[in-house]
Amino acid sequence: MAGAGEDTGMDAVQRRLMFEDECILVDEQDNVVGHESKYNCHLMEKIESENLLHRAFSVFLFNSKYELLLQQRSATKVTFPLVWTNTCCSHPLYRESELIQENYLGVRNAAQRKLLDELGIPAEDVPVDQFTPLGRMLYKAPSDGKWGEHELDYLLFIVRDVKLLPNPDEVGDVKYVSREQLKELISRADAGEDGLKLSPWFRLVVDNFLMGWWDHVEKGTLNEAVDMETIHKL
Ligand code: DMA
Ligand code: MN
Repeated sequence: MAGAGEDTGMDAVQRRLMFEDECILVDEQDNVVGHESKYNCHLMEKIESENLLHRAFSVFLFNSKYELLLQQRSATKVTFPLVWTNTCCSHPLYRESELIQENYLGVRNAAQRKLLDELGIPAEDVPVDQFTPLGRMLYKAPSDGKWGEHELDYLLFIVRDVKLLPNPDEVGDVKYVSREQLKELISRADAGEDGLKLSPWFRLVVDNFLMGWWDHVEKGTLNEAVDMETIHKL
């Protein structure tokens, strides 16, 4: 673990979660191989030297107009502060309720927990059986040199109108976007406009899957897009 003086700039709330949250370590086939603090799982040096890979999820929530809810991460996030990304991301934790493999219930439970924690969405607005797990992707992305991600990420879609009360410790801003608005946001980010940045994992989903899956959202045929066999190495 890092020496006591090293993280003095870290926000107190985020620092607490770095040590309290115990992430699930997996191999590249998504078999559980152990557990490790969120802190260690996101230290680039540890990721490289011990080849640490942890399980994660990314929620894409659409309203009944089929607009996608985006969030801007708060300025106090340790990894990827202030970047715009999909609705909600986090990690299923190494605890019984979030390790359940059957029907991906562990990941669904974690998604419901974090939608409440980050965005104030009541659990009854996002019943666990309403998430459609569409696929899994494996990626590595440095944040600022010291911190980064190396995740096996479950991509969960849900179409629901929900109540929102963003938690400022986690979220800087939120907005629903149509496809056209998202495309415009992407060109602005590509042009480096106003320091506008998108998260690397959101970008991977946009570039590889999102528009096709959005068609299925609109047609009500999401089940046809499910592929939980492949682990996409991106
Ligand atoms: C981690 O998200 C998961 C992905 C897919 C990047 P996060 O950094 O927002 O996690 P947490 O909310 O637990 O800090
Ligand atoms: Mn992570």
